[in-house]
Amino acid sequence: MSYKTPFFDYLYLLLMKKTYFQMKTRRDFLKNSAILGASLSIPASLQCNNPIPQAGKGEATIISTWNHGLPANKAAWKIIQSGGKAIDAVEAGVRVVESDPKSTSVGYGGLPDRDGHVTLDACIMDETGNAGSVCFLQDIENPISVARKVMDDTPHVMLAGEGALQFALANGFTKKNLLTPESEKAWKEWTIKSEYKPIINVENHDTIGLLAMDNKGDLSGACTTSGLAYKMHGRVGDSPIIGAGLYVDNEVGAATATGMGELMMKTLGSFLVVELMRQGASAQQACEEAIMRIVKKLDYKNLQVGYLAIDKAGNVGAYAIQPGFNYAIMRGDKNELVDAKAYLK
Ligand code: SD4
Repeated sequence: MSYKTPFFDYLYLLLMKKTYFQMKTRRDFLKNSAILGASLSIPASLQCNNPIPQAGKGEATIISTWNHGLPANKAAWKIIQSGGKAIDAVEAGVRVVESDPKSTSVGYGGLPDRDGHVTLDACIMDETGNAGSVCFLQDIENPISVARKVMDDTPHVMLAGEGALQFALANGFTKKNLLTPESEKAWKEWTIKSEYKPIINVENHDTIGLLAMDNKGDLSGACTTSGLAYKMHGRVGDSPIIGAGLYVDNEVGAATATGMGELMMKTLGSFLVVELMRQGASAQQACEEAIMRIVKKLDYKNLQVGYLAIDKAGNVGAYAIQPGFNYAIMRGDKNELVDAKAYLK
C-alpha cells in the first residue's frame, strides 16, 4: 500500500481540522501546536536565534519594550502575583511609564509635535479579543486608561482627538499640561532649525508595548506613546492601531511594536506576527519574518522597528531592523533586560 492513500489523506484532514477548530483550551493549544508546527513548513531562512530561548511552559510572564520596561514589568507583576488578570497588569504596567516625566516618548514629558503640542496614542487588548484605543489625545496623563474605558464602556474601539478628550473628561480624567520644562526646552531648541526629519533610529525611540500572560495563561497587551518627536500636528502612528502596534489572540499569542510607526502600519506588523505564530512559527521566527516583510518591501535603511512577541506557552521572541532594541522580561521574581537581535549588524 502506498503511503499516500485516501485513508492517510483522510487522517491528515481530520488531524488538521482538530488542530484548527478544537484548540479551545490552553492545554489543547500546547498539545496541538507541536503537531501544527511539524505539519507546516517554516522557511529555512527563519532561524530561531533568540538570546534567551525561554520555554516558559506557560508560567506567568511579562515582557515590555526598552529599559523603561523594567519598572513597568514590576508594577504589572504585582497584579499578576496577587492573582490578578493580565488585562489589569498591562494597564498598571504602562501607566508607570506614562506618568514618568523622564520618559520622552510616552505620556507626561513626551516630546511634542512640531507645533509644541504633546499628542498621545494608546491601545489595549484583552484575552477575549476586546480592544480599546485613543489617538491624537491631548492633556491626559494616562491615555492607556482612557483606551481601557473605551474598551470597557463603549461599543467602539477607537476615539480620536477632541472626542477622546471629551470622553475622558466625562469619565473623571482630569486635564494636565504634559509639556515639562525639559521637553519644552528641547522643542524650542528644535524650532531654531525646524528640520522636519521624521525618522526613528536607535537614538530616538521609546514607546512602551507591554504583553502579559497571567497565572491562568490568559494574554493581554498595552501600547502607549507620544509618537514621533516633532511630528506633523495630527500625525498618528502605529501604536493605537489594533494589529499594527499591538495584537492579542488568546489562542495563539500576542505581539507589540516600537519604532517608525509608518512601517508597521504598512505591513500590519503585530497582527502579522500573531498570524505567523498561528501558522506554526515560533515567537522568534514570527518577529524575524515580520521584520523581513519590511526589509523586502519598504525603505527601512535609517529607520528602526522592533517587534516583541509571546506565544501561548510563554515562549518569547524579539527582533529589530537596527541593533540597539532591548526588552524587559519578568518571570518569578526575576526582571531583566535582554538585547534583541537585529537584521542590520
Ligand atoms: C510611532 N511607534 O508613533 C511610535 C513611536 C515609537 O519608539 O515606537 N517610538 O510611530
